[in-house]
Amino acid sequence: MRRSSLVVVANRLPLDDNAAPDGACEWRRSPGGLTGALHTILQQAPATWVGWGGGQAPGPRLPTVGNVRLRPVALTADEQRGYYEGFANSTLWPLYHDAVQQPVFQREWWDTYRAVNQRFAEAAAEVAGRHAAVWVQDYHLQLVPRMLRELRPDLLIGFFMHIPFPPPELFMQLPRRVELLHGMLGADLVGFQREQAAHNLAQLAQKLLGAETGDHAIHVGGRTVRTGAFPVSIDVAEMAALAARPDVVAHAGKLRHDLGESKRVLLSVDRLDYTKGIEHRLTAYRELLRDGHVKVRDTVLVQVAVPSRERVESYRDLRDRIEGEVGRINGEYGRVGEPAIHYLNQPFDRAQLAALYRTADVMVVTPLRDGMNLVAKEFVAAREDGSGALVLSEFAGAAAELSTAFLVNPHDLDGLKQTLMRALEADPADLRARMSGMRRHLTEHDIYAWARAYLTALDQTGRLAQRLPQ
Ligand code: GDG
Repeated sequence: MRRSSLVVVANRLPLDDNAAPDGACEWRRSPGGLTGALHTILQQAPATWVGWGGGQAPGPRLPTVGNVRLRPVALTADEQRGYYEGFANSTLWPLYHDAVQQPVFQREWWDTYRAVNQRFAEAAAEVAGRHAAVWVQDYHLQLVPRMLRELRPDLLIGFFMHIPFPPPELFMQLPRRVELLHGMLGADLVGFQREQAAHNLAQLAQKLLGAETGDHAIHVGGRTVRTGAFPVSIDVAEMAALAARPDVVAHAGKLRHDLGESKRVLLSVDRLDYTKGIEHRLTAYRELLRDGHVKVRDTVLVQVAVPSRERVESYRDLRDRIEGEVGRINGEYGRVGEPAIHYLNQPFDRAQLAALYRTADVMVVTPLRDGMNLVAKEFVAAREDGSGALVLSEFAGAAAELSTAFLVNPHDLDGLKQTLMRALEADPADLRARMSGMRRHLTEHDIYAWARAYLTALDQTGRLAQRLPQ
């Protein structure tokens, strides 16, 4: 067996559920930021990706794709329930997002989470070459760094958390908080989207483990774990090129025609998730219609809500609530051939998304809490002519970087309504100035810059970062 010098371990292989049923596999991104982000990087450097391939069976042997070989990890239906739907997405996900939804604590989920993490660690240990670097991703696999270190002390181990990491007051609620902390601290470098998260980890390590902490360092068990903020980004050049492709431009023109040439178009694109603030946004929009600030004859909202985690009850409930509210708003304010909201609960391909980004006058990204939010960055990258407005929640990691967006607190309904109106009515010169600031920042801080920064910090010899394009 060939072993790799770089191994990525993530919950999912970067494949859609319906991809590769017969082993004929191609790179197809699942919706979601993580696979999108890493997809680009691994094409550049010979590596192995360890992840769940979807489905229950071990699956066919997946071929090497480009430079990346795939190492599937099998999960039974019970394991999917306990590890993925349960502990990861019903306990950790809501808790880490400010508990905007009540986290559920079920003891039996923990055992499954631990067993599945052990399986991922064993798979990584098997495919990693001597002194290889292993980069473990996200909240699903928080125990893997320590497990892997026990199996393979020779490895360089990185961990990156794509979602927020909460303040001690929230983390302390977790029944297995000490094990989770020890798990993460098995890494040599723990990376976050924002500085505050690294600070939260240090405070918790002091409080729960009696660790000594220094500047971006936690001393625990005779080792030093480094920490830091590495805000994730997108392939800016790729999105810009996609948005400029003639078929995408033509599709955007058709969308604009279908929506109404003279209409102002507001656009939101989210996984259908309670952290994304879709309900707050709909309430604000309903009130703007009610108060007569926007009218269906001159303004329309397009809400793409990509299906997500549909086996988790709270997601099904959310979908019912959102669809009820969209129906009510359209019923009350729509006219024949002129709905107030176009609601699309279906996946789109990248070219369709790029066409939507081109079509929007105002992109509305208002999560209640979000690690980063790549949609906001994609919108900016797609607007090569410098037009368009971005309304962005202060609670998205992206707000720290895209500071010339129309920043908003989505919990403040009046503030949200006012900000939407300001964006709709802004002077084009003001919009251009705001957009150019964001585009400048993104050009310098793209996905490659992110990977380079993280991998350079992980392996200070520079060996890993050299594998990325300059
Ligand atoms: C997590 C964190 C963090 C959307 N619809 C479709 C589709 N997408 C793509 C978007 C974008 C990605 O999915 C969504 O990324 P986000 O960052 O907005 O959100 P999460 O999925 O919650 O991602 C987040 C991210 O990880 C990365 O670290 O930013 O905070 O929660 O790229 O374009 N992709 C496809 N079909 C769709 O219909 N293929």
